[in-house]
This record gives sequence, C-alpha cells and structure tokens, in this order.
Amino acid sequence: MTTLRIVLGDQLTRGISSLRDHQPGDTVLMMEVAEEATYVRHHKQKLTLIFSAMRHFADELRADGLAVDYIRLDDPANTGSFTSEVQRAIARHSPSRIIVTEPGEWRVQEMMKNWGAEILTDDRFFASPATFAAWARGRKQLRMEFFYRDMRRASGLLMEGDEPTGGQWNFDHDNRKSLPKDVTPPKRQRFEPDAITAEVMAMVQQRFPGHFGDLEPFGWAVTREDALEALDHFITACLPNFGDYQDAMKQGNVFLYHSIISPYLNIGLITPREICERAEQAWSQGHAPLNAVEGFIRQILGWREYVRGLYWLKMPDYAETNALEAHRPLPDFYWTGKTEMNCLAQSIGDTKRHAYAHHIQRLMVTGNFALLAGLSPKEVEAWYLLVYADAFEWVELPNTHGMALFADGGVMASKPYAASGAYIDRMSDYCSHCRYDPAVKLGPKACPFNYLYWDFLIRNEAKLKSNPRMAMPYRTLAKMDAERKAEIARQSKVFLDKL
Ligand code: FAD
Ligand code: DLZ
Ligand code: SF4
Repeated sequence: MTTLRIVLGDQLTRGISSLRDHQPGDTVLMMEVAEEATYVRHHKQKLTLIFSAMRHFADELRADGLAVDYIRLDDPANTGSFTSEVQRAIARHSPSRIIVTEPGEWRVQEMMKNWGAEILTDDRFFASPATFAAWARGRKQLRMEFFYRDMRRASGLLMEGDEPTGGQWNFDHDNRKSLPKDVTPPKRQRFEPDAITAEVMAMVQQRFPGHFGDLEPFGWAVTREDALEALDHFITACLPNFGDYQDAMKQGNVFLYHSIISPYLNIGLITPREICERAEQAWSQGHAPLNAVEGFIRQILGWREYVRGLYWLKMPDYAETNALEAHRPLPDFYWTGKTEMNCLAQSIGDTKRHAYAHHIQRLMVTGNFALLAGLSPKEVEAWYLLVYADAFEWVELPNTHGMALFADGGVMASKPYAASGAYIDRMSDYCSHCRYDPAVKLGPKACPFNYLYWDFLIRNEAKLKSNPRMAMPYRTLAKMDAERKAEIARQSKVFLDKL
C-alpha cells in the first residue's frame, strides 16, 4: 500500500515536510487544475511560471527515483479541481496514507479538509502561524518592527549576542534616495524558455488568451538551479545599492536594484533562510553595506513573515472588512494602462509586460491611487492577486487590504499610506513625462493625486482625524479656507465621476 504525498504548485521545495521520510513505493501527486488557473484570471506569465516550474520539479523528483503521478492540464481525463483530482488519485492508488503540507491560502485549506490527508506544518517559514499568534496575543497593536526584532533574535541573523549588528535594528532612514540621473542599474538576468516552458507557453496562449498580461518575452527562472543563479546575480550586482534606491522609481526600468526573487521564494524554488544567509554573508565579507543588507533581510525576515502571520491570525474575517467604506469600481485603465497619469500608465504597463512591479509602484502608485479614489477593496484585491507572478493570497491580501487600502482600519498599518503627487515626483522621473504637473494643486494642469489627497482626508475625516499619526495633515486641513476645500471636493468629484 502506497503513501500518497501531495505537492501543490507553490510547494516546489525538495525539503518540504510532505516529502520528508519518503519511502520507496510512495507516490507523489502533482495536479495542474483549471480551477486554480481561473479562480482569478492570472497573468499569463504567472501561469507559465507555475506550470513550467511544476513540470520541472516533477522531472527532478523522477530523476531522483521518486514515483510521480503528474496530472497535466491538457490531460482529457483531468476533472479540473484539486478535490476531484485527489479523489481520482485515491481510486488509482488506494493509498494507506495521504500526506500534504498545509497550503498558503485559506480557500485551499478549506478544500484540503475533505482530502482525508494528514496536514503537516509548512516549516519553510521562520515563524509558524502559532508562533505569530503567540507573539500577537495581548498586544494592542501588531507592529511589524517589534515582530521583526523578535525574528532577528530568534534567527540570529545580523545579531551580535543580544544586540543588533551595527547597534541599530533598522537603517531605513538611509534608504529613501531617488535615483540620480548618472546612476544606471545593471542589466538583469533573464532566462530563455526551454522546451518544457515553450510547451507550457503554447498551452497558456491557447487555453487562456483572455487572461491579463503579455506572455512574451518570458524570462523567469523555472528551476531551483536558475533561481539560485538569479539570486547570485542580485547579491553580487544589486544588493550593495538595494538600500539606497529601494524606494526609487524610474521610467523604463522596473527592476532597478530589487531582487526579483519573490516568485521563486513564493513557489518554493528557494527558501527564505538561504536568501537571508546569503545576504548576511555579503555583509560579513564586506561586499555590501549594512543599510542595504539589513533593509533586504527586513523585507524577508520581517515583512514577509509578518504578513503571513497576520493572514492566518485574521482570516477569514480579515478579507471582509471595508473600514473606509470604499465602493468605487476598479477603473478600466488598471487593465489597459491607458491613462494620462504617467505614473499609473508606467506602473501598470510594467505590470503587464513583466508580471512584476516593485513595492513602491504597488504601494505608492497603484495602491495609493486606489486608496485616494476610494476603490472597492474586493476589486482591487482581485487585481493584485492576478497581475503579479508572485501573488498568493497569504501575502497579497494583507499588503493590499491592510497596507495599501487601510481596509482593515489600522490592524497592519498605523496610518493610511496616502500621498500627494509630491511624493511620486520626489521618488521618480514619471512626472517630467506627464501631462499633469505635481506642483499644481488645482485646475486642469493639477496632478490628480494632489486634490484627491485632500479630498480623501476630507471624506474620511470622521474616521481618521483621531489617529495621532494623521494629526499633521489634519492640522493643515483645518487651516484651509472653506472655498478651497469646496473647490477640492468639486474637482475631485468631476475627476472621479469620469473614471
Ligand atoms: P525586493 O524589494 O527585492 O524585496 C525582497 C523580498 O522581500 C521580496 O522578494 C519579498 O519576498 C519580500 N518582501 C518585500 N516586501 C514585502 C512585503 N510587503 N510583504 C511580503 N514580502 C515582502 N509580495 C508578494 O510576494 N506577493 C504578493 O502578492 C504581493 N502583493 C503586494 C501587493 C501590494 C499592494 C503591495 C504594496 C505589496 C505586495 N507585495 C507582494 C510585497 C512586495 O511588493 C513584493 O514582495 C516585492 O515587490 C517583490 O519584488 P522583489 O522580489 O524584487 O522584492
Ligand atoms: C496559482 C496556481 C495555479 C495557477 N495553478 C495551480 C495548479 O494547477 N496546481 C497547483 O497545485 N497549484 C496551482 N496554483 C497554486 C494554488 O492556486 C494555490 O495558490 C496554492 O496551492 C496555495 O494554497
Ligand atoms: Fe503621476 Fe501626478 Fe506625477 Fe503625473 S504629475 S506622473 S499623475 S504624480
């Protein structure tokens, strides 16, 4: 009697708990299913990445002598969902045990309860949901910074005894530079599709032509070997400048000094621990400065673990809140990129071309606009879940619902990340190519982020005014004369009605 070991599309890690203690005679089940490909209309590159990486992973397991029962999407017998495919596999193999690692999404966890499987912990993360829940217990505020410090202590990363390396936990104040004109980020390594990827691309083009995004050029790594090469390239060519230019945006250069590893990390080709250790080594060997290495490690050891903890602590109710009562439908330009607001056109264009945009584009351009315009959280979240190659609900939802939209009323962020055009102008070169002017506050040339920012504060005054971190903008608003406020509201209404 065989043990059936189920491996999902974001569990492509040799050391994952479901594959540990594998015995000869056990069968690994992997399933490409239509339901997962279509519950949102994922970017074509995301579909290609996941299916191709799954097929490569299955081949690697077979090469190591494991028996893999692999259900392809184009198999005529494929019934299209995880649960019905598990049932078919049970009929084929009559397993004595079914083993699976806990999934990354609430939705899938609900399905998994019907599989008759032993569900093991996903210990690829630094913190389990239980560890996070224990940290959160009794705290009024769940601030990432304090969780991160505990994670530094627990992991020993960038620690000297009980003290943080360099005497400080966080070097963020050094990390807010815009990109000088004479600084050119290195050309990024992309990977040519091999025969397996080419076959998947043809299948994706044929089955999902209406999904978002450009399929080509496809340059993602689909194996651990290539993902490690991409990590190497980042550590040597980009990490030294990662901190300085982490928040910068530049037209025509989406990757800048970012790592572009989130898709590999999230599907399991590389693990958070090995990435953080490589980064720490770059610092200890004098290859990268501490502000860059600490800033980078904080993203993975801090933010990534924190959002996962929050997701499992708060789901499923978390997804249902709408603290700012935002109900406006998502404008069409989120799909087409066709808007005169150049920052949005560029960030959405990058997203279509690459299934990628970096954090500040997501938070301070597309996210900031959605916040200021009062777009419906559900619609915005569906968008973020499908447009990025790295998007899985456990990481997408807290970032969108909590950080970008403040729809959780401040569980995650201590204040809304609302900003006017001045921020985008400071951190990018988008405004110099825009028909609007970030220095103009009202009138036809005014940057819409400027009047929308004040309109957002006026509309949400009752909900936000008592937040101590909003005291300064509300003091400024209080000094504004009634006529100007009325003009801001009028111009915002005209603009928003046209969306
Ligand atoms: P880098 O800037 O090089 O950072 C290194 C790594 O740190 C990333 O690969 C990622 O694993 C981790 N990281 C950084 N910031 C965060 C964060 N806020 N939360 C979790 N991990 C973080 N990230 C996803 O992986 N999937 C998502 O679906 C996703 N959706 C997002 C939606 C919104 C609205 C926002 C504001 C952020 C979202 N993020 C998401 C977080 C972040 O933007 C991406 O992780 C990052 O842009 C990935 O690019 P990179 O690998 O070049 O990251
Ligand atoms: C995102 C995705 C897609 C598009 N397709 C599959 C698939 O066919 N098979 C699979 O095992 N996983 C897929 N995934 C990932 C899942 O939708 C889901 O996000 C993870 O299993 C996390 O629970
Ligand atoms: Fe964006 Fe305003 Fe700058 Fe145009 S002027 S790019 S709309 S911030």
